[in-house]
Amino acid sequence: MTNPLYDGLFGVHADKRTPFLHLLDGTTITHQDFLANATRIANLTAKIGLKPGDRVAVQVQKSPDALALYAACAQSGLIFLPLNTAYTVDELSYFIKDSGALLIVCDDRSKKDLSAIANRSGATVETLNADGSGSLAEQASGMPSTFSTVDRDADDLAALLYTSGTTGRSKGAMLTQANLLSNARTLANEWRFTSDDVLLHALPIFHTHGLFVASNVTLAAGGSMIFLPKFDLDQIIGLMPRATTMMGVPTFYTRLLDDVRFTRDLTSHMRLFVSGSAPLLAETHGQFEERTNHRILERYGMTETNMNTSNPYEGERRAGTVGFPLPDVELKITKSDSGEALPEGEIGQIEVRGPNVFKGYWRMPDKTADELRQDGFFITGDLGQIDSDGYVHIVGRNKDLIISGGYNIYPKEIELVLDEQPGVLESAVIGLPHPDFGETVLGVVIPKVGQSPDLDKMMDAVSQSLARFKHPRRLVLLNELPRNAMGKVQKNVLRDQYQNIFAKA
Ligand code: MLC
Ligand code: AMP
Repeated sequence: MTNPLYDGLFGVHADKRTPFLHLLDGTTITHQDFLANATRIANLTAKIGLKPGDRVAVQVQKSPDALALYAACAQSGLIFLPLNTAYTVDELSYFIKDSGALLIVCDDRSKKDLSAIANRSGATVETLNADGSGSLAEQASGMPSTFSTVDRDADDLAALLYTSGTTGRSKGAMLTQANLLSNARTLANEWRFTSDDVLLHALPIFHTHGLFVASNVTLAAGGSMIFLPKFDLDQIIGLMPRATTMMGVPTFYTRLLDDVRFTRDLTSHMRLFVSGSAPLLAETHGQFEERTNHRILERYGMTETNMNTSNPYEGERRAGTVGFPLPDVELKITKSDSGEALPEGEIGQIEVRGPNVFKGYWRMPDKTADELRQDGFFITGDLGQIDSDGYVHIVGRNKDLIISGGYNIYPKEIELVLDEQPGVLESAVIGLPHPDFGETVLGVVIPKVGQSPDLDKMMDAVSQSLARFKHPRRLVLLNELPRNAMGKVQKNVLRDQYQNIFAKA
């Protein structure tokens, strides 16, 4: 009788009085206290009437309690569904309905909006604020700190993470206990994490990187984290002397490099810097080494697969590459049309198979069949090649996707909103180079003949429906979209035309 994820990552530390979370106010939470809190929350979810396999949708600010709620879900066999704090009510409404979540946890400010959604679906709403207040925390505080951990199979679902799609409709990626546990253990091992490590954690915990990579790896090793609410340059620089490792998206590293306080002295004691979620420019890799004498370790992953590849801890961390497939992960480069494997050095779509690969998309068997082959290989939508030394290079994407500051933005989602606006014939949304976010969003709008759509009103409409990070940084009007002989919009032509629009002044 076991619960692999809970036993492997959390329960194993139940009696440890060593630090787990170091907070900004100078306080520390031990592993033992963290788990006692999680256990009280687990008791509360049982009292609310939740059963193993039920979904818990969570849109809260990053806090120790928010992480404890994740641990509580693992202990209770509930499926944790974390949601970006930037999502609008329109977006949330879809996720809650699609997942059939029976408990929604949000902060006090969103309670009214989410209660209206919950009423329609029969879900319960509890609140959890960044400062630890709220109805969930209040009720949990009166609960016992012992709980009989719910039995789960390795193949049972532990989390549901929504990722947008090229059709504009988001899909819930079903991640099992084994997906999360195997990847955490592999990464902790590959990156030599131990209980002495102190990870500087400034990522959000509603995505794979901050939750399943940073937090799970720390848990797998029994180490601790300096747990920051968000990326704040002054805080990072001030706290770096107390850390041994850091994980971040490339924007973290370019922002650090832009600051003169970020020096070789400041980082000389650090053991490891890891980057992922978006391409790290070879130029940034080089500047980082020049400044600090550290070579950033770049790895490659996705919501559907956790981590697939990593540069080596020992051995050459090669700039512009994402390293080698992780142990037990198979990676091949295939032809997009036939799925046939391509010889070394050729560019094709990246497919991966292994214990890290998800179980499919929630209640979308057709979408699952399109992307997850019968033989277990997942078609990532990324384009890559493997060099003669075995390093994987990501050279592009086979999917229309923009990655801004590590957040994924699917143009289709924005185009659907723009196309509905008065006076608009059609639109095309593209990603362009941006000095801070790597890429950012430009919306190209084609008016109906004789009409001149109001761009400000269009931006208001976008704000109403979509999270801030998805908003086009600019809208431009054009008479017509460039098309090829088949009538397909040539986004590459638009990207060439506007490529310097967001370049550094
Ligand atoms: C914030 N804004 C963004 C943005 N983040 N806009 C576009 N892209 C982003 N990533 C908005 C803000 O709302 C704000 O709006 C304005 O841009 C300026 O904000 P800022 O203060 O400069 O941003 P900041 O709060 O500092 O956030 C930037 C960031 C953050 C890079 C630190 O976005 C971040 O933590 N990103 C990490 C994302 C992540 O964890 N991805 C992992 C996905 S998992 P306004 O209204 O003020 O103009 C995955 C798998 C894998 O991909 O392999 O890991
Ligand atoms: P997400 O769906 O948010 O998990 O984003 C996954 C996508 O991020 C991948 O399919 C890649 O396109 C991209 N990605 C993640 N890590 C890297 C990396 N190191 N280099 C380039 N792209 C990356």
